[in-house]
Amino acid sequence: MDNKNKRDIEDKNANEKIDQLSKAFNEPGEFLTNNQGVRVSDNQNTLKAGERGPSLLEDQFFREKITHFDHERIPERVVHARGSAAHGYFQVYESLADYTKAKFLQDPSVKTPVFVRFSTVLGFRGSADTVRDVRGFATRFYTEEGNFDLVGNNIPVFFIQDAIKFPDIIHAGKPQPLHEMPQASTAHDNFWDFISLTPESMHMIMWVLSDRALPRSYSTMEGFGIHTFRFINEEGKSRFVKFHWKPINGIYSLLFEETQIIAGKDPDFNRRDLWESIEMGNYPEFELGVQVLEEDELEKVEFDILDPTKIWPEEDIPVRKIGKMTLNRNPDNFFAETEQVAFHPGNIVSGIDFTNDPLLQGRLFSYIDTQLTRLGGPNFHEIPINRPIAPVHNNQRDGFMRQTINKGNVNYEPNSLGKGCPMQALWSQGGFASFPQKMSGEKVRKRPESFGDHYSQASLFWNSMSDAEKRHMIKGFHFELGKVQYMHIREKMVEHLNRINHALAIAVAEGIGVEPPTEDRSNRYNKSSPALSMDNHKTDSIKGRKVAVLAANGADYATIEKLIDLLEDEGATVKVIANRIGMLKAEDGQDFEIEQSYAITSSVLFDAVFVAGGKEIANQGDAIHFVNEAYRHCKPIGAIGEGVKLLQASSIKAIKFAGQGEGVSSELGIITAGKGIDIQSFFDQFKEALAKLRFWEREEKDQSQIPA
Ligand code: HDE
Repeated sequence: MDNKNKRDIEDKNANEKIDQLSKAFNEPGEFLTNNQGVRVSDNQNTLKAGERGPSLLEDQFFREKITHFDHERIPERVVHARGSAAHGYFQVYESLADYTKAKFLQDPSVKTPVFVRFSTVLGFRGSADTVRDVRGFATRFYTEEGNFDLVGNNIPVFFIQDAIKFPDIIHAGKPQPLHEMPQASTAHDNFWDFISLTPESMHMIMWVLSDRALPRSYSTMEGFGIHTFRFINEEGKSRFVKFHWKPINGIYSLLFEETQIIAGKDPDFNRRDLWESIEMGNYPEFELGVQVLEEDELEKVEFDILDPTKIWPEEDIPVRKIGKMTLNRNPDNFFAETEQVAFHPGNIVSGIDFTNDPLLQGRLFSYIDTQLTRLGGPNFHEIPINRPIAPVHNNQRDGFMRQTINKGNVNYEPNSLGKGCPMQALWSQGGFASFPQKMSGEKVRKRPESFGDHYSQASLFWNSMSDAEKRHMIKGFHFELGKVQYMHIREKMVEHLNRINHALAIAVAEGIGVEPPTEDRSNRYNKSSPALSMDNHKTDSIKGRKVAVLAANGADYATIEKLIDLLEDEGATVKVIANRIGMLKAEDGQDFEIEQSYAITSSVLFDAVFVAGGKEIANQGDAIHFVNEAYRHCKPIGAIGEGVKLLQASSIKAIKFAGQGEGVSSELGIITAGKGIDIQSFFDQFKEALAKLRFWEREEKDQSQIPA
């Protein structure tokens, strides 16, 4: 079916829906009731003593409605307050019985339901999606043997090594307590004061200052379990494991400047993308990967496997892809599901176990504790989104908001009156048993020496970045540290950076008014790990890409339609934009519809621009700004015929545009053609550029983008 037909069918379906709704409106279906099921006859007026008299306390409908409203808000999460979620399923590729007895990792035909919540960390619940921050990537597997929550992030390491420091790092990063500024940003004194005094944060800081902290969409970022866990097989053999989520769609980020503009143009940018992708059937997909280490192979890893500020480089210990997760259903109700979901790293199933990572150990306490305040009592596991699909039988009873109506008279164990039920399960019956790790040691408050090198993996990260990624990090530091008021904090940070990489320290110092260091104080750790650069995780697909088509009266609509068909067939979306919403007249006289105007959109919301022309377009300031901005952000730009005139009127310099009868010209991701050329060849080149997505070479030409 071609796209035109598809669109016609969509229109028809939409019209039918509207018909149904208006019918339902005229023929009453459900009556409005109060919470006791009593039908309400007037939902517009309170009960009063006379039309102009005082309201009566007796009005049970009013009191019930307002009381409920008064208590609609629950405390937002103290961290990860801003989030969006989706349902889906997970399937393992082949049985992992050798490694783990976890049942959901045995049979490739089993689809395990999942619920995934993506989030930012520091911003309040209503903050913008695209801020520079770590992203939460929390997955619940509703397995036959109970819930397994992999509560991870999109960065594989963390700021601190010990859980006791968590309240401090979070206090430092959140808005300052004096005036509650800035919102959802670490660019302030308190954060950098804390970091400058916390060398163990340096590796994480490199990630947070990289483009990894600015994901283009939730479906194009990685996820990591961070801590080392254990896999235990049926025989009780334990191996160490790190979990990874690898997006099928590749890893892509936004530019910092784009994220800042998007935060105003569309604060729900990532949330909207997730929602719309699922509605359109462009389901986000991630492969679950594991790095597995035998107990006697610890020398393969340079650092302590219990240290959450270190990765296991993928080149040393490859990531084995063990299964795929597909997110294919949006939640029915944001509050009931996304807001009330209560993840907990302690939710694991038999066949998976913890290690002594001191950050993980602290988390195992925190997550249940926080729900008591956030969800109001100990029965939050009974909220539908938190209920396992595995049956629950135990002797826990009562408490606020208890839903389960336990039957029978026995609520203790051991018992004979209930025939001993519910019974404990043996390992062979699926019972969870902790790995019997040998323990010894003095009771101390100490960090092991093996946690002591805070700079080598920070250097590893820097060494692994492409030139463009390095440039972006330096600009990130200029912003973050440039906003710090205290010179001694900026200087201290430059000292740390000088231990990571001398050139980095100089480049950062030069942008923030700090004397650049003269002596290289790094330990010259020169390894790199190609897997760390996002440039090595691109795909050829254009699935999910968003293209803006700019048009004005007199545009060549036949070409626009062809382009839409071609791109939509491969999973991209196209929006036609002009200076006003409504109808325009095409070159051939037919009317065509404009869905978005410059007033409501912006180039930062798209991955590429195609200028379809129309005579007046080269005189429209908004259109000129649109392509200038797309050019600055290194995005593909295509233009044919009169569209080329808009590029000529813009500030895109040093590019040779194709003129009439000159075929297709392509330079730095700008693809142009005169009229009457081989349209297919134009489209092929535009599509290739759209897959490539960014032409960083443009930044190299733009002197303002290069650090001095
Ligand atoms: Fe969390 N974290 N965290 N965290 N975390 C919470 O639990 C905490 C840490 C992560 O979408 C809270 O239900 C401590 C690392 C995600 O609902 C809270 C420590 C990682 C989410 C909490 C950490 C995470 C949370 C707040 C240091 C990556 C959102 C609300 C020991 C591996 C889950 C809640 C969702 C949420 C505590 C560190 C990931 C307060 C004490 C490391 C993705 O319990």
